Amino acid sequence: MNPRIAIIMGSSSDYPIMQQAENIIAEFGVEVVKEVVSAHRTPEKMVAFAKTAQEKGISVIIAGAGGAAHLPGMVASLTTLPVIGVPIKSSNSIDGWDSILSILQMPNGIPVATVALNGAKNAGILALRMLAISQPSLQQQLEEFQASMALAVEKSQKDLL
Ligand code: RP5
Repeated sequence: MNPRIAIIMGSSSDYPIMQQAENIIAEFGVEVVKEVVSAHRTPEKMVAFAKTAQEKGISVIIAGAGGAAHLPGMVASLTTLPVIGVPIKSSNSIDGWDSILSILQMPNGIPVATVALNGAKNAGILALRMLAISQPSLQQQLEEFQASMALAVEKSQKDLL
């Protein structure tokens, strides 16, 4: 089966953060396709990617970018697939707020589900939750994942005593 989650990023320098999305998704045994697609440096590639993602079987796009972070919003404007935006604190970001606001403050009509600064892990989990809507086995795995976090908190509490 073709991967149903795409992870794209504005630069390979975003990968150390975006890899956290890839890693958590891999823990659930789900494949991804990943690509560097820049809104500014490769705009035509971005248009082609966004316009063909659905026909290639992609269901969710995770897009990370930093600074003038236009990639998630522009991709969202070129597809009807859900887009999860990951603001990256990159070398051209002043303090991260530029990345956050560039991705978060979308105009009405073109939503981007924006996670926290460098929040690629949560982007991966959110993408899995979207797939789980129509995949009961994934839903079950997500329930086990949450239960294991609760157990870990209980254990950490006991370790305090
Ligand atoms: C953005 O510019 C990229 O998403 C990256 O976060 C940032 C810096 O890119 P590089 O100069 O490291 O390639 O478009």
